[in-house]
Amino acid sequence: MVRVGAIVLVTVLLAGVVFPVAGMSSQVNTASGGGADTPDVQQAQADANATDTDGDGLSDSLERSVYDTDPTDADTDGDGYPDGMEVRCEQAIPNADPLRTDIYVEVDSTQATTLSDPARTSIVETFENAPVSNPGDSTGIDIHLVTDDTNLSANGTVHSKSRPGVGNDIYDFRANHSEYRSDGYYYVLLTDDVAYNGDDYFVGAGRPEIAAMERFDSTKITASLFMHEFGHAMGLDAYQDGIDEERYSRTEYDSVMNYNGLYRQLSYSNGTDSVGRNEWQFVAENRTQPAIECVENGTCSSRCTQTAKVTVNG
Ligand SMILES: [Ca+2]
Ligand SMILES: [Ca+2]
Ligand SMILES: [Ca+2]
Ligand SMILES: [Ca+2]
Repeated sequence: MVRVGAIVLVTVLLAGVVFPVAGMSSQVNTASGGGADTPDVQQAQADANATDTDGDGLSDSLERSVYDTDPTDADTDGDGYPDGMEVRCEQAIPNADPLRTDIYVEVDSTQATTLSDPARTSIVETFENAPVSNPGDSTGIDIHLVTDDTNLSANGTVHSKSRPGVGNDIYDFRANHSEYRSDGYYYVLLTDDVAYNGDDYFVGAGRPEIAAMERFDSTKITASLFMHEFGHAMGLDAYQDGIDEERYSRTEYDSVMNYNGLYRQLSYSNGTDSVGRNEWQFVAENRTQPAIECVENGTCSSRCTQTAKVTVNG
């Protein structure tokens, strides 16, 4: 969450600084006939090839020879999506890579516009440059920001806590407008006015798996605020040392979760500062994540999103 002090900071920054604008199942045919032992040997080989040891929807042989995934680990890259789902569920999780951490976010807006392309690019590049390792040689995280609704109707201020009435809080918006939650997507709402714990001075709020934020014209401020609130949505909580506080300098705690870093930077900490918490590693390996319900036997179930969606920079 971001408090009133942050609003003052925005004003100062805007006044003093020029920001950049704004299926293949592996069915192996077994030959019959031949010498006395040959069929058994071939059958054994065929069974081995068709075996899906880890139950992720891909046979061991496909994992070894086609996808370079681990036949004994259902989720080779540890991002919550089983290997078979990453390979086969293009509609639910487009451009997923079974060998890289993928994070999917549905972005709705009560405004006519959503995240600007420059803000989106800043966020995507920040995750791409994250100092975390994937299976194989690659580093970084692929965040997929999926724009869904715009011009949603808000009933005034959007609160971070559940409230009576419809359109009053972020949970209303997710309940009524989230298209992809069962596919394991986070939900972020852009709106005109956000309140945290009833306090209207806040400009953004993040709760587990969900966030709301006001939108600013500045690309840098918008992207930075997104990173901050989305950090909360992933489990970087305010009770942890330095988060939503101003008592550490940016050198001591080099993170957008530090109020002294908010609006000025994008990145989470890598554990080399005084606070010493590797937030990028937490994001890659231990973040709070929406349940992935649209999976069955390692691959897409009928609950998977079947409608085409627009994905940008993902
Ligand atoms: Ca498998
Ligand atoms: Ca596997
Ligand atoms: Ca995976
Ligand atoms: Ca992946």
